[in-house]
Amino acid sequence: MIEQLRQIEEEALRELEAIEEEDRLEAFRIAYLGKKGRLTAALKGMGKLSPEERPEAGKTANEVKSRLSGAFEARKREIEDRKYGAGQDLLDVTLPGRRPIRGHIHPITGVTREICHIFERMGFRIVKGPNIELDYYNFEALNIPKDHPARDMQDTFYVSENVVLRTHTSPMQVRVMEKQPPPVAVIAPGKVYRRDSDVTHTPMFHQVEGLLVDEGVTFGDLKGTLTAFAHRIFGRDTDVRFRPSFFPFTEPSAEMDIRCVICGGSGCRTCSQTGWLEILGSGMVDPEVYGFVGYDPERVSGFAFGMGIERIAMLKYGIDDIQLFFRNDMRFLRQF
Ligand code: 2U9
Repeated sequence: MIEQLRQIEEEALRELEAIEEEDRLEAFRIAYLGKKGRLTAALKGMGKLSPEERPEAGKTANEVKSRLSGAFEARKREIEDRKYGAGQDLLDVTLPGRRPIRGHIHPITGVTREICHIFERMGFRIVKGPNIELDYYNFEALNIPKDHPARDMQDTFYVSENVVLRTHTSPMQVRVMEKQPPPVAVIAPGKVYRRDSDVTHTPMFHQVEGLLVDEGVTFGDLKGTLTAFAHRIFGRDTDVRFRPSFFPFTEPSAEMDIRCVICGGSGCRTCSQTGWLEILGSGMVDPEVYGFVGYDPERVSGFAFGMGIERIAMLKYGIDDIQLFFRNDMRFLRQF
């Protein structure tokens, strides 16, 4: 038995020495070390040996197997090194590359740009400013006095007594008027913050606000400008209507609705069976506001408006959950 094992080893080593190609290596492994190979076959014959012979034969068998495996691995390495270059990791340059995960314009960014672009083409200029604002610009100069419900702790994040996270982008328009005389036509996009968090409200959301002040600006200019805007963003066939409303910084004030984009006006859950959807608030700038920025309310007039971008994006794309904008799930974001 031992003699037979030694003979197998000798033959195997000689054969291995002569192998130069990878595919012949595999044939060698099957022939000697495989389940049906010669070594395994020899080991099966152990059962026929006497108990005295068995330990020695077993030991030799294990040694032969281990030497042959070692020689096989070493030869394999030699052949591979010769083919691919020693010490090199195997690299298949013909494999397709891994696609990098690409970013995507967020729908809120996309809709903000679209809205700004529409107003830019009408002659409005984009202005941006601080998210952390003085109470004066966020409230006082907009005709929202200290005891007004809109500045309740419920609605506003206070940084300190006189500093807040802006609750709207209107402070920017005040800053612009402070700096330059009329005429003014600006659009202020950006993040705003309110102490409000439930299924339909997020503590931070996005707004676009606009302001136009000049001599002889009328409510007709407001209606014409905002109707043109609605037609550009929701389509030329979109019906609009204006409803009286109230804001501390505009008088008179109006909210603009569009015909429900879901049901076409017949009434559904989205429009609460009214057939209309509110898309923005607006009004003629309250003369009180001009007093804070040194404009003469006898000489100039103007209109202002504000809209929530999340709301516009939800109506435009038929999204029913505001939280989706803030989860950053690529499966959602990729669709826009
Ligand atoms: C100045 C004077 C007046 C901006 C305006 C609205 C009406 C309005 C809301 C829409 C949905 C805020 O995002 S929202 O919750 N905005 O309804 N905003 S008029 O009026 C101004 C702005 C600046 C100096």
